[in-house]
Amino acid sequence: MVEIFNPRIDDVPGTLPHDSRYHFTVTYSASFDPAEMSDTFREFVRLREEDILSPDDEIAASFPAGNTFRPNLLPNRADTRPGHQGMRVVDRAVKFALSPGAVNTELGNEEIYGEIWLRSSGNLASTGPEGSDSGLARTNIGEFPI
Ligand SMILES: [Ca+2]
Ligand SMILES: [Ca+2]
Repeated sequence: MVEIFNPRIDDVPGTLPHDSRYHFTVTYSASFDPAEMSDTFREFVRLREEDILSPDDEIAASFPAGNTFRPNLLPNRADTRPGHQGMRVVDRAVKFALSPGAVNTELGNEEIYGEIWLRSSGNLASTGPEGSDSGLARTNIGEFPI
């Protein structure tokens, strides 16, 4: 069963010259069983903002971002972690470019993190993380001065 590891959100927010949007990149690695390599997977990635006193905000995520891919059609490598012999790893990155209004949810810094999950082609009855093939993975919380 596919496993997500090393989920990260970049901690450099940034606006680019002539582009007032904030750019975020969520990266992760996914380790697949050999039998899963030729299946088609849908990846789901959404950004959230951590709040102490209320439920964490969904950031511009009425529907999660992400793409559809077949692991064996992407660059992949052996999983060299102990206990993962035979599994293959694909490295993924999902980028967001969001307006200041979408990401500035409070005074002061924004504590933004990513949530990631994968569903195989035969498991798309729902788009939520519950019942997904990978389960829900969370990145670190980035501290963004927005
Ligand atoms: Ca917050
Ligand atoms: Ca703010």
